Amino acid sequence: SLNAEAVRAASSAFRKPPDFHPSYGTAGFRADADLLASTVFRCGLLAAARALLLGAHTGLMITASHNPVVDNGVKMVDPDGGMMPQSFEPVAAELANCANDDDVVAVLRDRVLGAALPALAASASASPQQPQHLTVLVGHDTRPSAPQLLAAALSGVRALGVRAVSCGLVTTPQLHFLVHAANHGSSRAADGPAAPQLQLYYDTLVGAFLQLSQRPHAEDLNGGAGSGAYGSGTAERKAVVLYVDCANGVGAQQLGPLVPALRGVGIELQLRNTGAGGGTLNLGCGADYVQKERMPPSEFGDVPAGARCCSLDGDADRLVYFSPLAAAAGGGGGGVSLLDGDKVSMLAAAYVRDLMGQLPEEALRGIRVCCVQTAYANGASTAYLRDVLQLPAVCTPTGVKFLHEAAHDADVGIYFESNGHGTVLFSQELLKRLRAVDSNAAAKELLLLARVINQTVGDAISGILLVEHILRRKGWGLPEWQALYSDLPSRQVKLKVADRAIITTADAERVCVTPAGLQDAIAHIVQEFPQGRAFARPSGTEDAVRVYAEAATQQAADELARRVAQVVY
Ligand code: NG1
Ligand code: ZN
Repeated sequence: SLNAEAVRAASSAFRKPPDFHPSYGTAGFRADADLLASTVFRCGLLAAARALLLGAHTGLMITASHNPVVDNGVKMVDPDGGMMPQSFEPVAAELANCANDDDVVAVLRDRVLGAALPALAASASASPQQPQHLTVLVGHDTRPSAPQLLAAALSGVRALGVRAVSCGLVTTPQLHFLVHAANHGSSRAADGPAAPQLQLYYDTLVGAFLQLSQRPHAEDLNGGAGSGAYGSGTAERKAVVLYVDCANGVGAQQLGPLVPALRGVGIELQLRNTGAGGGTLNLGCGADYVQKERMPPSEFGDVPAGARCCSLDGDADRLVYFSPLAAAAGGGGGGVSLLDGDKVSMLAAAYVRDLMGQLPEEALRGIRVCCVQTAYANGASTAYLRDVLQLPAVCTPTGVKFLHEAAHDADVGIYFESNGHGTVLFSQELLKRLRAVDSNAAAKELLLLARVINQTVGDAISGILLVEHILRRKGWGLPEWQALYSDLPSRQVKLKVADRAIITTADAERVCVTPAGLQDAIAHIVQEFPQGRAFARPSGTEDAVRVYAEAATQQAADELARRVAQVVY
């Protein structure tokens, strides 16, 4: 079974820095790239072990998303294309923290593989997924540390005798998609993925989008009044220009195939911060910058005020839209009108709700639509959801793994973090019902939407297609979308504290449990602010505590954040 000698020998090339104590945070392991070789090697071991345990292909993504270019990180991908179950995170952390090669072997043998491996080996000969056919797919973003960490990952996978395939430069959602496809694509099931099948990704998403573009409005087809705006085909539509901030990350290259496809249906993508201009990953650009700084990114100096723009993060799993505001007299920066993840979520929710309303009753019986948010969701979006859309809402802790899980409980689970990370999940039961009534135009549209929208994780490329489709259907520009509801002014601050672990929270991070007295102090301050809301939580990706505040005016939100930060500090 476990070839301890091979693991020990391979492991000896990737020593853990003695003072480095990695933890599996909101988004896997993340740190200064120079520290990470041992962690990534061990994640290679773990991904291979999980492939052996589950008898299916798994994946590893090497990225630190929106974090600075000197950082890197690694995330585990399970056979269904989802994230590794949270129950496995402590074992991952234990393995990553082993002080020496013997401990690595011991943890792998006793804590990861346990008694399962002999059992698996015994049944393997009859199984179509024999160990020698199992693969771990490894992807990475554009960081300069990627080649070195990729080598560590491949070495870890191979030390367990599992095949490692590098998918090269891919977005995080593409890697999730590829792992899912490797396990579910009928043609490759027997031999494992011989080569990364990115073409399938584009065929699925873009193919469905193009079909949607060619279809008349569902309401028109179903005999409703409709706007008629799209019933007359695509020919005479005025082209839409969308300026895309690629964060100098992997999205630039991966959006390439979309440019000609979208041009054909009247959407002109103008890619900026592609890396070609010498810009640095996530520096002064990207979804995180635009969402938190509320400023247009670099390379947008010539983009006119009011233009339709969007911004990806470094690994293209986040998306926010925005529009540059006219510069103030005197030449000061004009800021942006931001359409964040909450706005994307509400746009998707409103649209899905419309379509569901056009389905025959037998398709809807017992079907549940739900929106999942975190404490960071703007209070105005939560109110819109409750009062206007009248859809059920769930609040989970920060981190897509929590939102994704909650969204899975519904038949249509719409989840987005405010920072633009999210997707819409359709249950198998709903898809089955939709197929049964697919002469209904809304059902057909929902079925196509389920293909446009990446079903494994949030995906900026898929998100652009979703948003552009809905805006086109509604005949909206960004102002009409923005007008769904007005965001409450908010402020986020990041505090460097001696030990962020002393703050623990409850109720989806909206309440501080420790240190004693902190929650009372926060509540006391909040009540002084009309429409005030605030909370503090330790970051899962950075050594910091985050404070969020919202209130009736920007000045009040700033003041509330400052006052809460004071009591946290
Ligand atoms: P932390 O550092 O735990 O707040 C950040 C984001 C999350 C999520 C993760 C993973 C905020 C406030 N937090 O987590 O939403 O995206 O990174 O990338 O934006
Ligand atoms: Zn990301």
